[in-house]
Amino acid sequence: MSQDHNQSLAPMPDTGRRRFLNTAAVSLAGAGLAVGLAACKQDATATPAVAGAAPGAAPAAHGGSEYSVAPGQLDTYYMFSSAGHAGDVRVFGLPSGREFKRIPVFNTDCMIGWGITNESKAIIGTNPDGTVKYNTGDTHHLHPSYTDGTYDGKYLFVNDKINCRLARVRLDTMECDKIAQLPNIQGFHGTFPDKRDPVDSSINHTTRVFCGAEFSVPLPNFGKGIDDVAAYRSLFTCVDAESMEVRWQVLIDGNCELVATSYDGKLAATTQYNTEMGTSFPDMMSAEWDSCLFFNIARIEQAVKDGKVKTYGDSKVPVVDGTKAANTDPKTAFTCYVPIPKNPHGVNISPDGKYYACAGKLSPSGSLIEHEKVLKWFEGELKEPRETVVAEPDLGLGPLHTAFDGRGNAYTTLFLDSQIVKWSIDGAIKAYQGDKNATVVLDRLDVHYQPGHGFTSMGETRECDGKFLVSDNKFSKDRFLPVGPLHPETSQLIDISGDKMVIVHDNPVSSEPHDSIIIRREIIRPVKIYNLDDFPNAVKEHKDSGVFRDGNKVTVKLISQAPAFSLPEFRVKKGDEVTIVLTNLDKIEDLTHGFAIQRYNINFIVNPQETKSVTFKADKAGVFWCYCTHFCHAMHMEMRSRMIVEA
Ligand code: K7E
Ligand code: CUA
Ligand code: CA
Repeated sequence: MSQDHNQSLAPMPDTGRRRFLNTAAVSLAGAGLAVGLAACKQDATATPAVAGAAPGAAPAAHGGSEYSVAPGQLDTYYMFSSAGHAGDVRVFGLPSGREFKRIPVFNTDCMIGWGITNESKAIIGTNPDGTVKYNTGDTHHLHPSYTDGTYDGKYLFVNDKINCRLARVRLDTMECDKIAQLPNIQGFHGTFPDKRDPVDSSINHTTRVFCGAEFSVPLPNFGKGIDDVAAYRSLFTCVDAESMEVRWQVLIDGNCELVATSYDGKLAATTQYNTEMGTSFPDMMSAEWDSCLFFNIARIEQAVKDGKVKTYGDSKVPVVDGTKAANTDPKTAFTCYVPIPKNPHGVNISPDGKYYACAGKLSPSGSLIEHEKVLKWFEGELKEPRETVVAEPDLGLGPLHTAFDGRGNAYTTLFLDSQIVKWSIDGAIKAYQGDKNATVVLDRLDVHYQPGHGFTSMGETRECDGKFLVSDNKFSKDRFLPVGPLHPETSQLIDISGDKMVIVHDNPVSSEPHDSIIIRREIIRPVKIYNLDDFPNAVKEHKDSGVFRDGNKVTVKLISQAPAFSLPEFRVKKGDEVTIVLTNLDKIEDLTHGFAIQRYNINFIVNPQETKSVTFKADKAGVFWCYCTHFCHAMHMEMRSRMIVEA
């Protein structure tokens, strides 16, 4: 393990930054504060630094550990994490565990200006008065787009459990570019992109994203049927991965929790802990059996095409009937309800595409369901859905999520036992068939403490490499210096390349990551700077900068170029609706500027060649300094403008 990840670590290329600082010094010495740096000839289109190792890169100098990354060295993997009720997405490096970035999605972020700029508000959605519709969210699951059964580095999809939205993050800019609102549901929890088309074999990449709804509600939910609890329902939703429009929904019995998709594109699965459709705690736990529910995607889409659908309320999204009563003949069924023990939690597909592993949660077991057998059930070749279960090993207390190593082993997190249990898929199948000599459990490892998700390097792809498992634990208690009543969580890096699992380090993570994925670094191809032409409102030249009035609407067009804004001052009148459009004309990688206005609650950044805008009412007369908030230059403190609001 250590060998090849060491070999691929390249020295950190720092020449771009160095070149910029030199150029900046020259411009300062020369033209004073004039907007300078035009002479900089840095090639903005150079290939990303991390796309493969530099030729002849020496193995990393590890400070005594093969799992640490020495200063100046790059990590081997990216880890993307959902941040739970913090509402953002986080980017880490592995094996170091260093946090690189927080990508605001459903939250408000004053550094970037997410939820403050007009562009971000348009993505989040606004009320008629221009305020953001929602400023909170709860991200549980994030999964990237696939091509050919592995990550293609294009998109990352992430759920919001609070306000029922699906967001998309572009992996080249690592920014959220679209958010879809899901109708008719509450408690949007599990989410997973498909991996290919169920019918058209030429489409071997992600075109759909599936979303599970955990909480049942009256349909439609506009104040009628509140007390008719038995009629509350949940739906399973399909969103188009490109347009981010909601394509269709399926009405189901029970609820949805986690979601998984098959490698052949034919099936999506969701675990159901509330087949009882209860609204109280005892109701939801009354049945000994709940389900893993499978969806036949091709049949559902045919029904949508054929118009065998209904709609609810003012939603136009077509809804197919996937309830048990409407799907009694397997040969035409949209859904297959496979009974599994009480209140399961996660469902994860093995990297060979053969098995779905469901974690028992309230049952100390896992249930292994064979993909081919589910397809056979849909062909009418099995008597009972339960015949698709090929193993049900005893794992320990509180199983939540399962990861794989690509060598036939599964790793299930045990919340109550505070352990990872490593088990053999083959062994579990043999034991289920009655082989008393079969070895199922291979290893147990204490983690600290109470793990939620466990996930492996490239483990949810065909390129699963079996090197690392990360256990994201819900409690850290004594593992770190105390920081008041709220502790961080522990993200533990575990080497799974040998027979025994070994914890190699602990990382504190700010609350509360749920799920994460670990991607080989060369799959991610970030851009270095933006493309000026991608912004229709860009202020491309200094002659375009200025104050433009249309009645009481004023547009201030500004350019930032280190170390100055194009207008040292601008005048508006009290009562004006002011829109500031700011283009950062600097072309140098990492040369970001900020723009904040005193006492006007405005703050955002513009990255190289990026344009952003803000709109606000000039409701206070006086002089208001605008300053660059992002350290950009030796003259950063002096980089200011003055907004003069005439009474
Ligand atoms: Cu187990 Cu929302 Cu994936 Cu949290 S869920 S742990
Ligand atoms: Cu521009 Cu700091
Ligand atoms: Ca239940």
